[in-house]
Amino acid sequence: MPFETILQNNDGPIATIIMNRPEALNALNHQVFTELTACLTDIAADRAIRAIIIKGAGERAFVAGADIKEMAASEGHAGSDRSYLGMHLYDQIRHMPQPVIASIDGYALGGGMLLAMACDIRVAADSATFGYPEIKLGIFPGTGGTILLDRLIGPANARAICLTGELFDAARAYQLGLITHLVPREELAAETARLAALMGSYSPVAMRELKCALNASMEMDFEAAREIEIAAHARCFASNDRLEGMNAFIEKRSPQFRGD
Ligand code: DAK
Repeated sequence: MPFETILQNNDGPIATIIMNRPEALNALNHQVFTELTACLTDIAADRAIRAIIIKGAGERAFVAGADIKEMAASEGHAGSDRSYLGMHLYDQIRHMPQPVIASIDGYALGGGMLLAMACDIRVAADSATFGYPEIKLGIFPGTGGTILLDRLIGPANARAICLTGELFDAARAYQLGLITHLVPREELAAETARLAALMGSYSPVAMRELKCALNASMEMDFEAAREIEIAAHARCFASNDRLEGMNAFIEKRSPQFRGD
C-alpha cells in the first residue's frame, strides 16, 4: 500500500526511503512514525533488499524534528505514548537486518537527528545542520535521544548539545564523531550510493549477525554483549555464505553471497 508521508524507491538491492513532508521540513508526525514502521517491517522481510538509505525530500532538510504543530495540540499525558512510538521505531531501525545509511542534507534536528543516529552510517553534506533544540520548546529529546547521543559521542559533548540547544554545522558533527562521512554537497548522493552498494555486496548473514553483535555492545554490559557476539559469530560461521566468501578468496574470484 502506498504511503503518504514517505516514499520508497527500490534500485536493485538498494531501498531508498524518502521522508516526504518538504512543506514542513519533513517533520515527524504520528503518521510518519506509523508509516515508517510499516515500511521498515516490509523491507526487513524482503531478502532481495541488501541495504537501505534514508533521506529527506526537498533541498532544505533531512528531518527538522518532531512535528511541533502536532505536539502543540497534544495533551500533556501523551508524552509517554509518543516516547514509546518513537523508541520502537528507532530500535527497529537499529535492528534491521540490512545496513541503514542516513544521507543527510539540510536540517537534522531533534527527532530528525535521532532518526539519523538510529541508522548504522551517517553520511552528511557539508551544508547539513544538526542540533537538539527541544530545550527551547520546554521539552527534551526523550525517546532514547539523550542516551543514544551519550553512547555515540560521549557524555561531555552530549550534555552540551542537549542543554544548550544550539545548532552546529556538519564539520562540527564530524569532529564529534556524530557523522561518519562528510562530503561536499554535490557528492552526497554518489557517496551514499557507493556505501550502500559496498555494504549491500557483503553476506546478508554476516551483516545481520555483525549488527546483532554491535547492537548488543551498545545495549548491554560487557560480558552479556560478549555472549551475544559469540552466538552471532557462530551463526555466521555456520552459514553457506561463510564458505562462499572464503572459497572465493582462495579461488581468486568475487563471492556470490546468497544470504544463507
Ligand atoms: N515541526 C513542524 N513544522 C515545522 C518544523 C517542525 N519541527 N520545522 C519546520 N517546520 C515548518 C515551519 O513551521 C514552516 O511551515 P509554515 O510556517 O511555512 O507553514 C516550514 O516548516 C518552513 O520552516 P521555516 O519557515 O521555519 O524555515 P526557516 O528556514 O525560517 O527555519 C528551521 C528553519 C529548521 C531553523 C526552523 O523551521 C525551526 O527552528 N524548526 C523547528 C526545529 C526544532 O525545534 N526541531 C525540534 C522539534 S522537537 C518526545 C521525544 C522526542 C521528541 C518529542 C517528544 N517525547 C518523549 C514525548 C522530539 C522533539 C523534537 O524533535
